[in-house]
Amino acid sequence: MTDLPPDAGPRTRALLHRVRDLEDALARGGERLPDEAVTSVRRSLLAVQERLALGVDHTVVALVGGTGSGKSSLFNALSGLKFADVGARRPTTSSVTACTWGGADALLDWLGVAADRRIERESALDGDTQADLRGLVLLDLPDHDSVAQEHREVVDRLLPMVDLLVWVVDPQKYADDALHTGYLRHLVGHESSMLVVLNQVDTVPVDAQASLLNDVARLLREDGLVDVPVHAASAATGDGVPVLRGAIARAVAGRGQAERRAQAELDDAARALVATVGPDEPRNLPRDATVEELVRVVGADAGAEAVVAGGPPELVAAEPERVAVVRRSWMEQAAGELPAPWREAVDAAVPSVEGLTAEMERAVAAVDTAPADLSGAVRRRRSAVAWAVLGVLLVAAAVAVALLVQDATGPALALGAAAVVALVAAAATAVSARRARRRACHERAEQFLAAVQLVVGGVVDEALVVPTREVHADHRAVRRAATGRSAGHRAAVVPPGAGGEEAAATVSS
Ligand SMILES: Nc1nc2c(ncn2[C@@H]2O[C@H](COP(=O)(O)OP(=O)(O)OP(=O)(O)O)[C@@H](O)[C@H]2O)c(=O)[nH]1
Ligand SMILES: [Mg+2]
Repeated sequence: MTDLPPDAGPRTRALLHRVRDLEDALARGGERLPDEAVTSVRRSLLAVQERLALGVDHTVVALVGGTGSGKSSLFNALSGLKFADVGARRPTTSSVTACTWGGADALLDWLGVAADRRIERESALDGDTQADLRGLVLLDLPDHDSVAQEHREVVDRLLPMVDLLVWVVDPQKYADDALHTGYLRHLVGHESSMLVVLNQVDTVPVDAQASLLNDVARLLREDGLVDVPVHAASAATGDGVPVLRGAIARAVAGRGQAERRAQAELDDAARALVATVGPDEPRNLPRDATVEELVRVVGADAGAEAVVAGGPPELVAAEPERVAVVRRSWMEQAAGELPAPWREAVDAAVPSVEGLTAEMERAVAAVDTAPADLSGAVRRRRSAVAWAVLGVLLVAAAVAVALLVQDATGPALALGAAAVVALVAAAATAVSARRARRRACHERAEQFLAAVQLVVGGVVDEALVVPTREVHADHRAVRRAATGRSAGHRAAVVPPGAGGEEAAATVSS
């Protein structure tokens, strides 16, 4: 993991976040990412990390050109400081001089600027007058056409590290072959990161200035350079310096070379990863439907019907062929749309048909298969029978009394009525006893079915939902990092029923 450079600004931080997301994606993707993709992403990340260690919040602008063209004078004019040595003795500048708008020590170390050749421009006294150059590192380079060979070496070493090259030429030497053949012709294709300043225009009559500028532009075209801006300036009078300053400010406002390169590199890495993931994860996991299927596989529905009919609840052993069908259907819905390595990952994460069958066996073995407890209903039924017998006895007694006392119609009628009441009561009690018995059977059946659903639901959650979700979460992390939609580090696994964005794939029937 890359550490933030001490003076990292928002651009560096943003790139580092992308680096971390992509690193995280590699870790989350693991074996499921093809080797070539991993290698290419790692290579990109390494390159970007090296550059980011210096930060990309600065724009390095270098003044380059032949000796005496006025680089140091323009450096002072642009910075408003008299820091660079300007001299009559040629060459004057022998070591790189830097002015920074905001701190950039790590970068200056990397560029090899000596500590005593650095100056910081922006201070509290400036207010916002220097805000447009914030992030600028302005370099005054030694001449490239020097008698001193080491000057040329310094220039050659620094050119590839610079975001904007400002070629400073003067009216006498602008056609110098060492400049055109030695440097400018090699910069074809880099036109957007360079400009040319014809300095010392104060030494040229005003009416000759335009044709001189045209001649500079012609030579650049002959070098093969297209559309390189050419500015006229005078470090001595200040003419053209604000325009030059504006051009530099635009380079600062635009993204620097290093940032563009890092971005392009990370885009390449992201592209390599996008190819390894699907457009999305399955939104709904068929959890409830799978539980229902497996409940049927162990015959719990038939068992419940048997209980309703008064029999004992029974379960059958899960047949592996039927479990296989359920598992296949799960795989289709939970992984069907994913690329092959991710599909295989889901397949490997959930138990095999045998494993799932064994787990089902183990789970349903715990279900209580005791028959319905009908003791209450039976007791009531017995008492109903007793009542019925008593009723019949009463009727018999009434008939007997009526026969003995022929004329006593009154008591006979009374007894008859009592017998009828007793019979009705016995019948009602018998009916209610039968209802109570049926209700007890229904309740037991429901209780039994619920118990089976509960244990089968546990198997489905543990064996199918959780492992599938883990793979989905990894896939999502890789996909988001690849598409730049990552929101930092998230929980690795979300248990069933947990909320939040990570649990976007819902479990449903
Ligand atoms: N008239 C005039 N003279 C200038 C201008 N710019 C620089 N000079 C003079 O040109 C000479 C060289 O200027 P420097 O700024 O030292 O040139 P340089 O490109 O840094 O030279 P090296 O450090 O030797 O590579 C000095 O005497 C400056 O005063 C300008 O715009 N007009
Ligand atoms: Mg100089």
